[in-house]
Amino acid sequence: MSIDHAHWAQYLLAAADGRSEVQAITKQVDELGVDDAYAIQAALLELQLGRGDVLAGAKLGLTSAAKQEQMGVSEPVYGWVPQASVLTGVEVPISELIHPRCEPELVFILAEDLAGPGVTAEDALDAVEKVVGGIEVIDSRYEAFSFTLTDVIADNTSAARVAIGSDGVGPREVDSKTIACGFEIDGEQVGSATGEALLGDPAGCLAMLANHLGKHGQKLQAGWLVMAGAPTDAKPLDIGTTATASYSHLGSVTVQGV
Ligand code: OOG
Ligand code: MG
Repeated sequence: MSIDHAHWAQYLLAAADGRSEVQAITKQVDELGVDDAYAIQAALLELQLGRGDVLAGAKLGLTSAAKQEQMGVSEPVYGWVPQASVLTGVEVPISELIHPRCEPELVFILAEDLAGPGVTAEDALDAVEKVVGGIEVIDSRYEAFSFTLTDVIADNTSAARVAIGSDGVGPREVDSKTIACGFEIDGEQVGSATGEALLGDPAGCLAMLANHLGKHGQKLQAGWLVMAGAPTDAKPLDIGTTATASYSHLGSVTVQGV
C-alpha cells in the first residue's frame, strides 16, 4: 500500500504540538522506504512553513560513530532548520518539548548558495562564510527516543532547537577537521572530539548534504546555517541542566533547561 505522506506529517506535527511522544511509523506500516521518509519530512516542513515560519538552514545527523552507535542507526540523515527553532538566548523552556537531549555541533554559515550534484569538500568551503560552534537540542517525537533510519528521517531528524555561537573563523583560517570540542554537563566533562569525527571531514559532510539536496532539485542557500552533526553522543537536557560546548578557535556555547 502506498504511504500517505500528508497523514504522517500531521501525525508528527501533532506530537510536537502536544508535547507527547508517539509510536514509530515503522511499527504501523509494512514498509517505509527512504524516499517516502523524505517525502513525509518535506510535507512536515510545508506544514511548519505554512504557519509562517521560514527556513534558517539545514542539518546533517548521524555523521559520527558516537551518534550512530548511540542511536543504533548507521547512516547519515538530512533535515531542515526552521527559523523558529533557532534560540536567541541560553534558556530552553523544557515544557515546550517532549524528552529533549543536547549535543555539540559544528556549524557552517554560508556566504553563497551551494547546489549539488558533484560538490566536493573544497567547493563546499568556497561557499562558506564562517564556521561557528553550536549546541543542538534534539527531541525525537517517538516513544523512548527510539527509531529506525526512515522513522528519524520522517521526523526531520529529531530537530528541535539550536544555539549558535557568536565567535567564528573563516573556512580556511582553521581546518575544521582539527577543531576540538569539549562537552560539559553541569560542569562535568561528558564528551570530547574533533571535527574529524564527522565522517573524517565536516566540509565533506556539507558537500554530501548539498549533493543530497541536488538530487531533489534543492540547494543550500546563502545566509543559511548548516549543522554538520554531533561529534559526541547526546545527553538529556532537563530543567536545571546547563550544557556547555567549548571549541578550540570558536569559543563556547551554553544552553540551560528552564
Ligand atoms: C537524530 C538526529 C541526529 C546528529 O547531530 O547526529 C543529529 C537523533 O539522534 O535523534 O542531529
Ligand atoms: Mg545534531
